[in-house]
Amino acid sequence: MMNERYQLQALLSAIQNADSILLFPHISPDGDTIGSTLALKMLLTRLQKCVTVVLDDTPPENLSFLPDIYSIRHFEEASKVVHVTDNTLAIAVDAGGDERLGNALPFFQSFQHTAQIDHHPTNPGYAGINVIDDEASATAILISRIFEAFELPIQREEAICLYTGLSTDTGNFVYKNTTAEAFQLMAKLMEAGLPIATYARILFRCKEKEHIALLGKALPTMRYLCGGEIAGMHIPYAQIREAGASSEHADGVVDYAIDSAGVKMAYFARETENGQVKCSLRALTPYRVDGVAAMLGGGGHQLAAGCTMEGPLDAAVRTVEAAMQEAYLGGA
Ligand SMILES: [Mn+2]
Repeated sequence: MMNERYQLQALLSAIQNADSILLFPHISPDGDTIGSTLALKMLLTRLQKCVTVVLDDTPPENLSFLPDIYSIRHFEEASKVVHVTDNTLAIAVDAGGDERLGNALPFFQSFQHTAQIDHHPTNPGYAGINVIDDEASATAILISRIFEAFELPIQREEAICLYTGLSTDTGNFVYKNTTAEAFQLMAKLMEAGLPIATYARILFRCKEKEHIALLGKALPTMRYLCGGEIAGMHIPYAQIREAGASSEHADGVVDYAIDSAGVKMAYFARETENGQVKCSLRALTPYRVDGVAAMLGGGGHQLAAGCTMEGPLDAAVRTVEAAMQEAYLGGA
């Protein structure tokens, strides 16, 4: 495959011609952008390149087990100390649009040579060299193709990083984007010595105690509408504080609503410290929540979206429920 959106050969040449390379993961970083970036950093280091990772954010605490994650520099600090030459190549990783680089975007754009590696279908192709394959389950798959192109066998630490990207973007190999190629890569990662039980447990089973406490307060609020096909939970800020929880501990709570048997659409609404209400929305095909989120000033995908509303909590919950009921009746 070779077209305007998939310029792998051009990227390989650009890598060969560069002496230093800057990698840009996206803001609100996830397992794929961080795992793919770190694996690529290891690959490029093996090719004797001087590599710096630049991010306008901090890597999430739950990925702190990743090899070399502390080498990621905050962009403000990096832009001052990084040695830039005419042969510096800047590569964005897993960023579906250039706004995903946050305040690091002007820095990225200041380079003569830019590239990107991504798998989002909506990617407009914002770099000098674009390597976009929207059929890839994760950017980690595209990084593995670069290992192959340079005939570098994947090593254990690289395998851990690529596994993190691939498994998180496929929801531990259950989302619709899970492909045969994802499992082919998994076979290679296992051959490279990936300790899958250890990392699957860290990524998908272990929960922070604050998350469990928050879940315990959210679950009793579960409410079913439309004959049990819409489910939702809500939690006031006082209870979030009581659980000692912060916003990342709310991740995954909405799953208990959408995973309730028979439910097609779900929400989880939580009040923030400043009195706003953050809603996570989920749906099962053919139902969708992107329209609901957009109507309420948010955004996202068909099956997973979100929005932030003005309080008070009970009014916001009523608004979300009304919008979801309308979408439910209009959908499917
Ligand atoms: Mn991704």
